[in-house]
Order: sequence, then structure tokens, then C-alpha cells
Amino acid sequence: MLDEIKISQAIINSYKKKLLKVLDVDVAIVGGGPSGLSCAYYLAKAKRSIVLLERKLSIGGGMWGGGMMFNEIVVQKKARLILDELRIATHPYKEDYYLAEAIEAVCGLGYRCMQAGVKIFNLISAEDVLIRKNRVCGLVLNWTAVELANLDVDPLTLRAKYVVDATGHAAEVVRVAEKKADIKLKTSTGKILGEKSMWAEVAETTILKNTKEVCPGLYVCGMAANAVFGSPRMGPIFGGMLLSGKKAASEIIKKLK
Ligand code: 48H
Repeated sequence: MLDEIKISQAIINSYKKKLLKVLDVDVAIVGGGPSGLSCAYYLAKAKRSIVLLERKLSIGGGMWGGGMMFNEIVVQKKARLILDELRIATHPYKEDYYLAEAIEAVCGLGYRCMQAGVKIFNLISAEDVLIRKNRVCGLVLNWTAVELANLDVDPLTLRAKYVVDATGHAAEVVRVAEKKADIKLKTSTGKILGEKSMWAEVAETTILKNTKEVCPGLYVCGMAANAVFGSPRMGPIFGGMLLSGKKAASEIIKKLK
């Protein structure tokens, strides 16, 4: 006999346990797009405790739609190696261009992350950061539904040794840190420089340079890195996102040692 109350108890107890476990982690990643997922995968592979928070119902960010809703993504050879490692199929187009199915790429990234031990929480938004002694050391969280309904509901918090802003074009975490704390970012002006118009070649090279600790305790990767450091957007080539997430992970792994 199926008992609805037992089903409810199972879900509530299990979710509560999972949530309590991530209140103090090595790394908290905000944003479940390609860069956040890639970062989470490599950190979890290195046996670090990782939580990834995603505002929307689905992870995947801008990758589902490929280019203008043609659901294919293009990656370069270097990034193809990441997809190979995750067992996501690619096929050569020409020269250094490879194609993957956007949907397989999102699902594959999510699946490999979960298998590696990443705890993913969807429907939760990071609305603020915790800062102690001029260092970002955690996040302030609320249900996305609270944000959408514009309700006055106080948030909860989690602590992390490092926070990663993988929120895409908006660079939301860096933005809130810049606005609310008197923190000087490691940019030429100490402030967010803002994303520039499309130039794939420049964007895909600068993104790796821009992937770094932008102020103590806070890393930036993916499109957010180019937005913070004033580099161009790149359009529907996703290699830079995957490589940027991997780079942020490897830098944090070194720091955590
Ligand atoms: C929780 C949040 C919050 C928040 C946002 O946009 P994304 O896909 O980001 P990237 O950097 O991994 O990938 C960028 C890529 O998709 C892209 O847009 C490219 C290549 N553009 C080039 C161009 O020229 O346009 O994912 C970010 C994710 C999304 O799922 C958001 O919902 C989520 O972050 N998010 N989650 N709390 N405060 N803000």
C-alpha cells in the first residue's frame, strides 16, 4: 500500500539531510551553466565538498539553446577533451571545430557532476555574500520563488572556503560584492569593467586569463569572467566556458591544499 505521508516524509527528511550537509563546504558555486558545471565536476573529482546553486528549475544555463535555438554547440579541440572525459559525444566539423548536441552536453555535464558527488540545488538563488575580514566566505540564499513573488522573506546562509561566480553575463555575485562591500576587485579600476561586443577569437582567449580570484575568497568563471574584466562575448562557442570552469577548479584545488 502506498502511503502519501510516507512519500512526503521520505522527501522532506532526505532533502533536509542534504541541505544541512552543504551549509559548510569547501566550494559554493553559483550558477549551473556550462562553466559552473565544469568547475563543479573537477572540484568534486578532486574530492572537495561542493554545492552548486541554480536559480532556475533546470541546470544548463545558456547551453540548451545552442546558437539562436539551433540546439548544437561548437567547441574547439582543447575543450573537446573535456567532453571526451565526460563521455559526451562530439564530431569534427572542420579544422579546429567540433560539434556536440546541446542537450546531450547539458545532461552529460549534470550527470557526471552528480556522479562525482556535487550537490546541486535548483530553484535557489544567491542574493548576497557573507564577508568577514574583507574576504568572501559564504552566500546568502533564498528560494527563487520568493524572489519572483517579491516576498519579504529573510534568507538563510551557507559558509564556504571559496565561492565561485558562474552566473553568466550578469556576474551577479561579483556585482553584489562590489556594491555592498567596500571590496576592490582585481580589475584595472577595482570595479566591474562590463562585457564588450562579440569577438569570438579574443573572447575565447581572454576568458582563461580572466578566470581567477577576483577578490579574496571569490572566483569568477565563464561568461561572468569576461563581464567582470571587460572582455568581449563569444557567441555560441562553448569551449571557453568548459575550460574556464576547469581552470577555476584547478586554481581552487591548489589553494585548498
Ligand atoms: C543562482 C543563478 C544566479 C543566482 C544566475 O549563463 P550561463 O550559461 O553561464 P556560463 O558562464 O556558464 O555560460 C555562458 C553561456 O551560456 C553563454 O551565455 C554564452 C557562451 N554566451 C555568449 C554570448 O555571446 O552570448 O549560466 C548561468 C546560470 C544560469 O542557469 C542562471 O539561472 C544561474 O546561473 N544564475 N543561480 N543564483 N544569483 N544568477
